[in-house]
Amino acid sequence: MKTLIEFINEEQSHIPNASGDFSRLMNDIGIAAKIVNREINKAGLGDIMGYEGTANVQGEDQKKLDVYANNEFIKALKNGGQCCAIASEENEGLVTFENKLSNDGQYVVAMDPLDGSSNIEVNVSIGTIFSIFKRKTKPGSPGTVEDLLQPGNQLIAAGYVIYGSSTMLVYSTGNGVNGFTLDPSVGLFLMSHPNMKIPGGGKIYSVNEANYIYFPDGVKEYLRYCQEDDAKTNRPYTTRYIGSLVADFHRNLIRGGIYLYPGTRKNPNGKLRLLYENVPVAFLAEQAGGKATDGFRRILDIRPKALHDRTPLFIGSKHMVEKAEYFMDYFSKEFKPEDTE
Ligand code: AHM
Ligand code: MG
Repeated sequence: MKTLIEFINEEQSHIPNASGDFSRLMNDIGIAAKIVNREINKAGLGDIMGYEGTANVQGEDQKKLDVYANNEFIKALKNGGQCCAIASEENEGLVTFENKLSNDGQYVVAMDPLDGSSNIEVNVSIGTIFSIFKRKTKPGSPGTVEDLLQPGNQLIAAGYVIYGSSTMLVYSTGNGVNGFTLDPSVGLFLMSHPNMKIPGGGKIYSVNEANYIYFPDGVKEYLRYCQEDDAKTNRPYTTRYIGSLVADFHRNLIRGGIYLYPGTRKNPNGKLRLLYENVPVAFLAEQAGGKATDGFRRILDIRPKALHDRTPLFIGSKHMVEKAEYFMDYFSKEFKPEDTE
């Protein structure tokens, strides 16, 4: 079986004059994932569950594992020296490094080190999500916020790690999506899901329906559509909602389905962050033949104005996302952002 490292090197060999920096960066992410995985696997045993007693910039209480995963990924990226700046869900500002090696790095990374952390205590799947861009500024000094504020259509690579019944790393450099499963007995990620494709349609819809009364009419009407009885189109569909974006997305990627985190009148931009939650999964969805929008606009074309910007997310099987967009356009035009073409 092909290992992650072999696959990364193989991809690099197809790029003329590649310096190997990107391969080293991806390797570092794989190593940090293994370290975090080790800690998650024994979460019930040590003193790693529960709250750290601090809040992140979004006012969310930080769990000990949030902080641990954040530190491990930052450490790995710092030691590697290919990354000159990191935007993380757990850090208000940009993380930069005081060393020449990192300041010469070509890449910037945006990440959610531990997504779905409310699920840690109950042994439900959680994840790590990452976006990798080339820096805009010249190497030789720390990366800047400008280096990170790029739309997803400029991504070099993106992916996630799912810590579930098995641990997988799924990523894309723009040549399709490949999944690697961690074999804990040898400590290696092995290619298990080559060239992943999301089915064009599906039966699963994933949404936190407790927010129903706050949803735009377009989403309410779409959910009504999902629940209608129509044997010809396989409806009613079925609901699956884990509350970990990575896990909900991963299931829908394999089975087909749609995940929605809409905006509401109170929070028109929803909950999920553009740079390190929506953009990476949108990139993977498109690379697998699916679709990702904010209800109106392609996620990958939205330029972030700040590191922690949020947008609504409608993502998954192409036909299902298009249907949801149709309902948004018909019933919820007032949610359409002004800069939509
Ligand atoms: P987190 O990064 O603080 O864990 O929050 C993001 C998570 C997503 O993984 C998940 O899909 C969503 O928040 C669930 O939110 P809600 O509990 O509102 O349904
Ligand atoms: Mg998150």
